[in-house]
Amino acid sequence: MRRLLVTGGAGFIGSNFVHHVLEHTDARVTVLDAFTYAASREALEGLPADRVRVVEGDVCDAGLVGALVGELADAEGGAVVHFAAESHNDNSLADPSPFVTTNVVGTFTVLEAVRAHGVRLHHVSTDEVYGDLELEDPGRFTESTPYRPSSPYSASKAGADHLVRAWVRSFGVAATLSNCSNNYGPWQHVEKFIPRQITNVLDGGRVKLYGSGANVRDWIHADDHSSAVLAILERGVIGATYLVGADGERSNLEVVRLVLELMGRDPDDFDHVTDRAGHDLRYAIDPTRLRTELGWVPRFTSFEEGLARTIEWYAAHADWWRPKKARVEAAYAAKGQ
Ligand code: NAD
Ligand code: TDX
Repeated sequence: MRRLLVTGGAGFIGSNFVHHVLEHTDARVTVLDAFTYAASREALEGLPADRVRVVEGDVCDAGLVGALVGELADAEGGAVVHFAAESHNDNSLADPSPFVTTNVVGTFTVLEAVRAHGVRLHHVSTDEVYGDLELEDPGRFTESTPYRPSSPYSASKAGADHLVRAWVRSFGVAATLSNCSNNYGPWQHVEKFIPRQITNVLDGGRVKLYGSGANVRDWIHADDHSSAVLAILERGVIGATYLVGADGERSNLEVVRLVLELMGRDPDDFDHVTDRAGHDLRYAIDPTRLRTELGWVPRFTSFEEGLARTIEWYAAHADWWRPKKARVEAAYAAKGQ
């Protein structure tokens, strides 16, 4: 039986991964999460107590991380899956400090612990480390695309990725890496693009599009990200990087119009608001390696269907998101967004 330590396991994707692992393996999981504003205890409710333990703590706390990683040292299939991060670009523009601390120092802390105890690591990262592509560029990011991060968030994730590769090469740490495109699905915080627009409509507010909305993102359902991480954990080559994406490119304008249409509104009934500083134009993932070498395939092949289900989920979970909404919208309003 596998034993996993999942950092950031109370966040949007980390909690999805915990559910995925419980459903598809017999692993036992310890979640380490600082329970920042981005975490949800609700997302972990109802899980079997004999298979899941939740530890509240900081991934920068070397003593705690060392102790939890040490528990895995002699466990069969023991591994750390490192999701914990500050994850929102707009927040990183307002205050980069926690991004450098959690994303860089936190990853360093995890690396030192897995090095000391000889434990396998999977490091979860983002396609944003590659910067952006031109809108007209037909190319996509591959595992060999040079790093060119734009925002404090993506620069801090790039720094973390470099640390992981250095620890693999210099110290022989057994790590794999993945860089995934934009996720959507249940439990995503209302600060993010898709949940913000869905909950704006549900709350009787206005949909907010940054700039012209020509920017392109490559959408993947969080369940498909989880199945990719599990595939890499089980079959990935140590030291390798895998790009995770599901051929889901859409312009922000297309997404906004689709959300409005699926919610029975006029697709042109939205506001153009102040653009994000340094706004990346286009992200696009070439997932060939993951598909051909590990045989991974996404389950959510229709973005329209996945989005419709996500809208239904937010409509049914207002008790969860509504208490978070006012603070988020006040912060956006103060920036003209
Ligand atoms: P999230 O913000 O929803 O969750 C992050 C979790 O990390 C939260 O539960 C938070 O409490 C926890 N955390 C933050 N600081 C911590 C600390 N110092 N110690 C311990 N826990 C801490 O983020 P997410 O969208 O679920 O992203 C998870 C990971 O996936 C991140 O590493 C992110 O860079 C990566 N990623 C996200 C996307 C996306 O579209 N959201 C895409 C690719 C990669
Ligand atoms: O109200 C909005 N209006 C809008 O047009 C918001 C919140 C965003 N946007 C735009 C900005 C982006 O082009 O929508 C796009 C998506 O925005 P975010 O949800 O903030 O995501 P992004 O900045 O692309 O980063 C996401 O994907 C990569 C995650 O937040 C990162 O954690 C991940 O690494």
